[in-house]
Amino acid sequence: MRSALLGAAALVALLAAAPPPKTGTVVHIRDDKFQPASITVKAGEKVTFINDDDDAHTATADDGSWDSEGLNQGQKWVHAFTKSGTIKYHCTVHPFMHGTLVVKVAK
Ligand SMILES: [Cu+2]
Repeated sequence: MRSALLGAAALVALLAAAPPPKTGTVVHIRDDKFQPASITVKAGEKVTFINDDDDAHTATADDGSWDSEGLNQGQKWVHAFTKSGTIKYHCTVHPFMHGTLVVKVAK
C-alpha cells in the first residue's frame, strides 16, 4: 500500500516535470478574434486553428489560396503552410475578423 502511494506520487512528480508536448502553432478563434492575430511560422510547419466560440468561423486567405471552411465550436483545422510570404486572412462569416500569417522559408 505504502509503495503504491509512493509510486503514484512519483508518477505525478514525473508528469509535472515533463515538458508540454510540442503541438506546433495554435491559433484560437475566440470572442470573434483570431488569437494571436498575427503569427510567424516556418514553411511546412503545421498550424492548428481551433474554434472556441459557439459561433461558426472560418480561417480563409484573403487571396483565396486556402480556406478552413466552416468550423463549429471545438472543431479544428490543421494546415501546413508551404508557400513563403505574408498572407492576410479573415473569417467569411465575420468579415471584420482579420489575421496575418507570415510564412518564412525554413533554413
Ligand atoms: Cu467568424
